[in-house]
Amino acid sequence: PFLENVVKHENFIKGEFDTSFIDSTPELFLFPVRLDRGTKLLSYIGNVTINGFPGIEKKAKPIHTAPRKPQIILADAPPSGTKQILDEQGAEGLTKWIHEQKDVLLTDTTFRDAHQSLLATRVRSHDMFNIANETARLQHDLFSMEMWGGATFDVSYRFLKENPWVRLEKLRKQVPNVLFQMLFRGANAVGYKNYPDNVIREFARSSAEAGIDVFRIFDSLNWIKGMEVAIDEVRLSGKVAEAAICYTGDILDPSRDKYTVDYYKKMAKELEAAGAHILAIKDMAGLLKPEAAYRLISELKDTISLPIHLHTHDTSGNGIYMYAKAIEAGVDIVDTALGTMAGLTSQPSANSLYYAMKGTGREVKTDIESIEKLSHYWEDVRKYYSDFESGMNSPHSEIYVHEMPGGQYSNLQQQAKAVGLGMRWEEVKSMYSRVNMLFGDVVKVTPSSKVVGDMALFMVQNDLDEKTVLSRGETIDFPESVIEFFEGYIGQPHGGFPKELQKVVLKERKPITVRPGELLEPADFDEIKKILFEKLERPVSKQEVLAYALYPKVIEEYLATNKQFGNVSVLDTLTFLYGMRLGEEIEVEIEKGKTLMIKLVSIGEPQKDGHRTIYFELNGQPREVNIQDIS
Ligand code: 3PY
Ligand code: ZN
Repeated sequence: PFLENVVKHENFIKGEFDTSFIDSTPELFLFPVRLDRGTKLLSYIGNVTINGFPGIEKKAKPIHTAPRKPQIILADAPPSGTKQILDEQGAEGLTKWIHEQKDVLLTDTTFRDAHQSLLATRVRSHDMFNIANETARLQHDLFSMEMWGGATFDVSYRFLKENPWVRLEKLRKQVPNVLFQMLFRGANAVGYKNYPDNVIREFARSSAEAGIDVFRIFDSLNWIKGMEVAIDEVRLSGKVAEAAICYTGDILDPSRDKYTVDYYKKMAKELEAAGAHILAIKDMAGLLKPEAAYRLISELKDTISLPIHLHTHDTSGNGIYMYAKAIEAGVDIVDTALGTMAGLTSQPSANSLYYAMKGTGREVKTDIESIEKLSHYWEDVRKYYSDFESGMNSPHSEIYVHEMPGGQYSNLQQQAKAVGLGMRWEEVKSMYSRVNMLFGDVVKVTPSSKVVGDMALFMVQNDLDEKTVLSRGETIDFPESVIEFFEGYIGQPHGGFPKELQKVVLKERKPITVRPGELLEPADFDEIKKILFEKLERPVSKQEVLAYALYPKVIEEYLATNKQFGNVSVLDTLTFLYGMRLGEEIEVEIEKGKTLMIKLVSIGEPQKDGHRTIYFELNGQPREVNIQDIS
């Protein structure tokens, strides 16, 4: 097909045998695929109809009406916003602008942390694209939209079978006016382990090129060395380096003296010196209490001159009260989610905070009617994902005991179910806090929180306690993530590792004390490109190479699914999760202006080999697909 494309190319026909056009014409590599897109989608739909979706109990497809969308005129371009300030005045201009604001600025987390924390990160691009044009207009006064990074990157590929780069680039087109923010796990990028420096740099650069403006960079052990490469690269890309302090413990409790106000002040000064444009306080579990927030923000304001951006989770129910105290102390920006995607393990509600602050002299910069309208949309969309809800339906003050990050709660619960510990969830939570103390009271946020979570699951599953771990440790095969942690491959914890436990876990292995990036071989991007080219038989993008460098197995699986089923991100969410009902007819826009009409006509009985034939109509024509019934 390649040669056929070449000989049909106009330069070839014109007799110009300079073949440089081959390099500059990627379409030449677009060969007709053997199975058409329609049949591939039918195979996906047939498959999920028969076999169900991983992580969801198989049941009839629920019936929902279309989500309520704000009725607004989209013809005019959205009003200019913070994106234009950054583009025109650079990061320094932006921070000056923040300092001049009297109102409290908001970052909306609905597209990232809110669903990572409430719905196991499962919200699909389809439901974001469907409301992005309205969001650009109704929330044009946001400081930023947090809409990428954290767990969304690998969950997109792994479970949603969609490309997160496409999410970013498409949203960027729809929302040209508001800063896009991502969560960047320092030397762990968007993964669970340290990567070579060239991966971190290339990933930051590519994210900036694809549309990210503000990078919230943190290290899961508050180890500044683990953040330096990312901060440097973000600055080189001309974007905003928002360096984060992860908040843990309780500065009001004299018995928790490992993480004190002085500890946080020292770290803030170091981050300012390391080149941060903004300081974030990342209260990932929602442990920062109202009076502690007042004290911390006040003292930080006296210590550094950067704008301060506060992030929390509302698990305890104290989120709005805490924000009000932080606002009183002069915080510049806070993270909220739209009302119907807020609260509990998610961020506090923007809508509620608006009313809490009205008339106090420091108003919240938002238009309440607009965000109420957007909240209706998300109230309806959230129902599609009800199977991924954590089941938490009231504030949990026990967060102050187990200290589990909001973004981890629903994910760890899914993990516990997957290994058969769903019924022992209470024990897992309690073990989580015991493991924290066993590890020496560490900062718990991805990936250190995953290490603590893995160890808690492991101990519950194997009926281990602290004593047996230490006394019988020599004979125990600890989870891989725990070994890597004690080896120093996700960094150095404040105060060092507990020595006795480290010895038991590592056995013959020797721990490192330097930055893992100094020891890891740089990733060979050319080699990855070759591997992918052989698999895909088409040109490979830098984004694909990077995704592979971060998650080779996940990407291989994603590419295989993509080959088998095509681009499933075009399906509406209920069809994606549940397939179709008998007799149901749906419309699927596979590209702009190209729509497929799909009807599920009947489902054949299973044959001896377990296959079933599924009968569809595709644009009025009968089509059959054969599906292996593994349900
Ligand atoms: C992440 O790293 O994904 C987090 O949300 C940490 O809080
Ligand atoms: Zn968070």
